[in-house]
Amino acid sequence: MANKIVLDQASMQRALTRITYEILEHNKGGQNLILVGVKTRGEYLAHRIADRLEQLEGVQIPVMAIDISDYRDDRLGQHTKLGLDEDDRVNIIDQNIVLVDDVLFTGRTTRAALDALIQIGRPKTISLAVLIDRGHRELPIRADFVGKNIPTAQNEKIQVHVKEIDGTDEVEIVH
Ligand code: 3GP
Ligand code: 5GP
Ligand code: MG
Repeated sequence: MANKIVLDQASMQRALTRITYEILEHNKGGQNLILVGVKTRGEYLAHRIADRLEQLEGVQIPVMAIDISDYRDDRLGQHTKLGLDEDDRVNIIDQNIVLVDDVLFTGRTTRAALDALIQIGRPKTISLAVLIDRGHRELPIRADFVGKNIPTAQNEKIQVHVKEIDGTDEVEIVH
């Protein structure tokens, strides 16, 4: 089992900066924008993007976190809690939402996140930002903003490390 670094700290941070510029361009400077990070690591990445938006445009964008574990299509009918934290929930109606996740794989997590979001209101738009797209989609879902496309074999794993939890910013592929 060899690990190969596919994004080092500098490249990961550059990728997040580029995604931030693309979000700004796509959302006309960040009007009515809300970032929704998919727990766990997507939440930290969403905060990173929000920090950059503030540095670049001087705007404070709300960040929410979503836990989609109860919304997966392999666990249907078992919603025991709403996916969004009560405390940081803001009104999403008519807002432009950017979902943020670390890795996009089959697309089922994204589908679940869309379900959880739409259950609490009707945003104007929802787009998707991911640090890594590793392929193998099982649903018609694609990301609007991608840090890096890393074609993987089914049995390979991508390890995303973020400073806040793992002490480093780095992405590895585990063979
Ligand atoms: P994250 O919650 O920080 O994103 O999906 C739950 C966790 O398991 C994820 O952490 C992710 O890092 C890790 N993980 C690693 N490989 C896989 C995989 O192939 N599928 C899923 N669903 N999770 C994986
Ligand atoms: P999907 O639902 O698209 O299959 O997978 C997306 C979710 O599963 C993401 O939230 C991501 O954390 C996790 N995931 C899937 N594959 C991987 C992987 O190879 N590495 C990591 N780190 N997470 C993965
Ligand atoms: Mg994730």
